Amino acid sequence: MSVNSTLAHLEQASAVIELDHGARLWRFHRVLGAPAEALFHTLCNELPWERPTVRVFGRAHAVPRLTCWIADAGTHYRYSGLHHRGQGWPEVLAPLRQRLRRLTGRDPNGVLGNLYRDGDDTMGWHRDNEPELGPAPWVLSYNLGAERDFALRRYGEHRQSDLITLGHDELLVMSPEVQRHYEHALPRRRRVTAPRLNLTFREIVTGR
Ligand SMILES: O=C(O)CCC(=O)C(=O)O
Ligand SMILES: [Mn+2]
Repeated sequence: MSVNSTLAHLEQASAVIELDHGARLWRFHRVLGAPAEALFHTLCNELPWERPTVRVFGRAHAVPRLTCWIADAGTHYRYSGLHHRGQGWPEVLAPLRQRLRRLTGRDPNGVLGNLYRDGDDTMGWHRDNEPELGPAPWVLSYNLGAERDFALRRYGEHRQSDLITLGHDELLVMSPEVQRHYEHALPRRRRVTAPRLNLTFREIVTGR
């Protein structure tokens, strides 16, 4: 997949955010339109959500949200010390995948689902730079349900540098430089009482 073809597709974005070091994010509003509402409820009810336990500094913690991993059969992916094997895609995700391919020109073969039950569910600072994603990972992050703040900071610094409020039926595309030079997080927001579902589509390149 050529970077130029991706960049040409991304010119259709509703907005582009330029950060330091060539890191860029593109926002697409109203990705699916009316069908997004039904998709939100179907995915909440039908995806195989779980609440895995991870080890942080030697101590076991249940992650503060629900997650699921979906990918092409035969793929392998490791994050937070957990090993995930792809088992194929449920039919319900086919129209969204097709739409994201058309909008971005990318062809992701795996997706990490996150279900934030309310504003107490969070994700800590991290980068999406697992070795399976290769040296230049593109991440397509699609959102349904409640609006939530998505925070960024330069890698190696403590202070948050940017905040983007992501809404229902919105896609955020992150260039590889975002993973190289920035970390991102989904901070706690006590005032948010409704659930939000996020799907981060990725390209596993090992064994492709
Ligand atoms: O929920 C979000 O917007 C972020 C999710 C995320 O960063 C991830 O799945 O790696
Ligand atoms: Mn991430």
